Order: sequence, then structure tokens, then C-alpha cells
Amino acid sequence: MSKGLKILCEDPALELSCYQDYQFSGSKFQQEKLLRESSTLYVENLSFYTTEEQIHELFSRCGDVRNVFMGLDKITKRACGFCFVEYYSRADAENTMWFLNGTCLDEHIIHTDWDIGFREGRQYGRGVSGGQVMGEFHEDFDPGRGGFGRQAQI
Ligand code: GTA
Repeated sequence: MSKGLKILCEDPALELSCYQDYQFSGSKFQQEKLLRESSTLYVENLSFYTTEEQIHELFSRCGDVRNVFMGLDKITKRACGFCFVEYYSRADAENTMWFLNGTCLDEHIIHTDWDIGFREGRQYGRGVSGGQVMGEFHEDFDPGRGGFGRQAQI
């Protein structure tokens, strides 16, 4: 394939991120294969007040949603700003990467990423405070996301 054609065929909206789940026991190659065939998306930067119903409603605009798994604080079991959305087909998940990545939901710019597929346990935040790891490094106060920053680690 010529370089020009290759660039046209590559779609940056559908690219894999460099995120690696350290709890995944397979190789990097296996993880990449799963990501390339997956119909599941990870969604981040949700408001803690956004409900499963809202997510279902929004993400259904891009295709048939099979499941929504809300990300939960492992201690309080409350929503902590992320979720997994499982579609019936890869094409529908691709639509979402195109149309919903970077859009606004409940005053938050949401980010979507390919995911290897939901497994029990992955819905819980892995941070020391119970929420997501990245939430513990945000310095800014965000009323929609707790905004505890580094204080949670002290
Ligand atoms: N598919 O990007 C993702 C993703 N993330 C960030 C989390 N999950 C993701 N899945 C996909 N793509 O099931 C999934 C996890 C788990 C659930 C909760 O969400 O697989 P978590 O966010 O609480 O913990 O996971 P995780 O992902 O194991 O934490 P990790 O990899 O240490 O850090 C995630 C991000 O936090 C980093 O990419 C970085 O942006 C930020 N971060 C981590 N450490 C620091 C630090 N020292 N300083 C600043 N930022 C940091």
C-alpha cells in the first residue's frame, strides 16, 4: 500500500490508546488483538452524578448497547466517573468513537477508549481512596467529580 493510501485508510478517531491494563495477564500482542476486535468502550471523565440511564440513552444513539457497567468507588460503591459500554457490534462501537469521543455530557467532556472487554472487578476504582487512580492526581476542584486531588493520599 502506498504511503498516501495508508494515511487515508488510517482513521485517527479509531486508533488504540497506549493504555495498558496491568491486571491483564496476557501478552501485549494478545491485548492489542482483543482491542482491535472489541465492541466494548471505556468512557472517562464522567460527572459522578451522571446515571446509567443517561449513558444508555446517549450511547444508544450510535448503536445497539448490550450493557453499561458503571465505574464504582470500591469503598462507597458510588459512581466514580467512568464506565464501560458494551455494544453488540464493532461497527456500532466505531460509530461512538467517531461521534461521542470528546463530546459534552453533564458539563463534562467525555473521552472514549477501546477496551479489551469487561470482567467482574474491573468496574471498581483502583486508587487508594477507592476511586480512580487518575482522580487522585487532579489538583483542580471539580464539583461534578469530587475534586479531592492529592489530599486523598495524604
Ligand atoms: N480501556 O485509558 C483506559 C483506562 N483507564 C485509565 C482505566 N481503565 C481503562 N480502560 C481502558 N482505557 O478496569 C480501567 C481499568 C479498570 C478501571 C479503573 O478502569 O482497567 P483505574 O483508573 O482506577 O486504575 O481503573 P488503572 O487504570 O489501573 O490506573 P493506572 O493505569 O495506574 O493509571 C491510569 C491513569 O492515571 C494514567 O494513564 C495517568 O493518566 C494517570 N496517572 C497514574 N499515575 C499518575 C501519576 N503518578 N501522576 C499523574 N497521573 C497519573
